[in-house]
Amino acid sequence: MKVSGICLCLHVLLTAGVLVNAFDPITTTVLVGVGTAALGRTIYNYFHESCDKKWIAFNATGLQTDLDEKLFGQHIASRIVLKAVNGFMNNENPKKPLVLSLHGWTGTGKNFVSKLIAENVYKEGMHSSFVHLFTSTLHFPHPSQIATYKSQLQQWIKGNISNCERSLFIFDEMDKMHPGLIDSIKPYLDYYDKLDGVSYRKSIFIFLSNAGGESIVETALDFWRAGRDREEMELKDLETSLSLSVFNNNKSGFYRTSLIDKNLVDFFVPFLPLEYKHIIQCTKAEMKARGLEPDQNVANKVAKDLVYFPKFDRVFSVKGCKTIDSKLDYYA
Ligand SMILES: Nc1ncnc2c1ncn2[C@@H]1O[C@H](COP(=O)(O)OP(=O)(O)OP(=O)(O)O)[C@@H](O)[C@H]1O
Ligand SMILES: *[C@@H]1O[C@H](CO)[C@@H](O)[C@H](O)[C@H]1NC(C)=O
Ligand SMILES: *[C@@H]1O[C@H](CO)[C@@H](O)[C@H](O)[C@H]1NC(C)=O
Ligand SMILES: CC(=O)N[C@H]1CO[C@H](CO)[C@@H](O)[C@@H]1O
Ligand SMILES: [Mg+2]
Repeated sequence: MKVSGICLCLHVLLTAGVLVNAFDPITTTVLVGVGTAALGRTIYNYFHESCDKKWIAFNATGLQTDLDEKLFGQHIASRIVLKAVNGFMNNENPKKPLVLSLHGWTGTGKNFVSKLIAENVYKEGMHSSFVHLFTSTLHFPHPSQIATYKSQLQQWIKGNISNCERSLFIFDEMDKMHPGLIDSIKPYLDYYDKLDGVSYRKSIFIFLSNAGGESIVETALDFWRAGRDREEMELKDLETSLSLSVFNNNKSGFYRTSLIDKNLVDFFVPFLPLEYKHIIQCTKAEMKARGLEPDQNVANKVAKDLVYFPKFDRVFSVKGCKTIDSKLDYYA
């Protein structure tokens, strides 16, 4: 299909060139020049990622399938993320950028979900030049340079969005970020038509953090101790305590930030701690990804090798589904 499209295009161009040639050499040169430039651009855009529908096309079924089949034990997060991203991407004229804040214990799938979102919005997924991942400890390591980071971050975001409205920004390790830093991007997340001629309304911001993880674990433990089904847990069981513990925690990166004051975060997404059965699922998925036959025995060995908490009940995996990779190298 690629090749025939290009051939057809060339053919038309040449024909047009010949026809016009009969009349006026100057027009011909101009026309062919313009035509070649357009063709050049078409070919360039075909192979090189650009900010258009060919490279940025939201796949709603794709996101749903991925969340259903690849993400384990996160019924609340899965539902919120699907609804939020669906609604936002189907809205031609959003009033503000989409802002998601993902919270939870380590290894429960926060980066994983960001990756699934990126893969179903951008053809190039996380490799897209319109997806920007900031890691606090890497990009903003020194508290003393906070002023520099603030202006740098503002310039980056402005520059990146001027380049492409449909940009995705992921802020990892929010709990290690200086609280003032996140406030510096607040204007971009707000309900403005345009700021200095740039519209930020079609972009997506995702914040990742462990802040609030303990309060989520507490709720999950209460459910477990009451003998209730994990799937009975709802957002309202978690939301209030989550936003409070994040907002009032001076180590959350969100401490007293006006982002929460002003309701600029559209969704707080809780990630539940993972249980033994989810570790089994993660291990089997990893085996499949490696082209191995998923093996219950191996999965059991890997899952038994991990540490669980609280100490006596041993319900939740301390590292979630992290480190399964290396355990698998050992057992498979
Ligand atoms: N709920 C899950 N379902 C399926 N796979 C998962 C899940 N959670 C984690 N994994 C697997 O474990 C890996 C590590 O998870 P991830 O990096 O998303 O954790 P995280 O929540 O970002 O943890 P941290 O808070 O430590 O950064 C993922 O790449 C994925 O393969
Ligand atoms: C969307 O995702 C589905 C499920 O993963 C896949 O079958 C389909 O080909 C995708 N569509 C596009 C246009 O990429
Ligand atoms: C953060 O809060 C804790 C307890 O609320 C307190 O002990 C600590 O001094 C605070 N740290 C800062 C930097 O304010
Ligand atoms: C044009 C522009 O400012 N681009 C920035 C986009 O963000 C990255 C960081 O992910 C910066 O390095 C670029 O300079
Ligand atoms: Mg992470």
